[in-house]
Amino acid sequence: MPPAESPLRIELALGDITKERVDAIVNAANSGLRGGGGVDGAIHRAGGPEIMEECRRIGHCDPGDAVITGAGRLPARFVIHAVGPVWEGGRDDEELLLASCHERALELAREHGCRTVAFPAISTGAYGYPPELAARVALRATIEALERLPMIEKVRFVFVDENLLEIYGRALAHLKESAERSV
Ligand code: AR6
Repeated sequence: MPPAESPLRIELALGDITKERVDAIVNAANSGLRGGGGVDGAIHRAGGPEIMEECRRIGHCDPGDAVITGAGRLPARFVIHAVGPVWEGGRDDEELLLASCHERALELAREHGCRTVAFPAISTGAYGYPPELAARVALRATIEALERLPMIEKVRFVFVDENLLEIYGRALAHLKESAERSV
């Protein structure tokens, strides 16, 4: 399936984010930057031990924030480790934290001269964020951040799961319609 293009500089695609040839890929990390399962495990396995050495030196990242390291053996130049919220039923600022980890990841990308960035569906795996809600928050935060960061040319959201691709596709179409209505 070809990637879903969008005039908002956002693309959605199926695939393994560790294989993305972009300037920076974003990791769905934990606060301790200790590695783990899911996309975090895949990135450290494919990228090799250098990434974890840098994570150890950095030591910590609050939920809603992000830090940057090199990308070891990966085709990307950088890994941006973004910490999303654990879903607690929506009572614990999850929306704010999910939005802000996307914004911080894109700001870090800009500071390091990145023009292309790939995100996974942060918080939708082990952290349990309902994907329909996460899609809206992640995409809206990305669209808003890109308005302030014109040097970032393209953001790709990459999914291993076709169901997630569809959910994010619907959310993106909905956000585009609302944007078109408001101009
Ligand atoms: N490429 C793209 N997406 C992937 C890949 C991949 N190679 N592998 C998994 N996903 P998760 P979280 C998707 O659990 O919910 C870790 O242990 C997966 O289908 O990786 O933010 C960390 O260390 C899911 O939709 O991240 C943290 O402790 C999405 O990535 C914790 O999990 C995110 O799932 C973070 O949990």
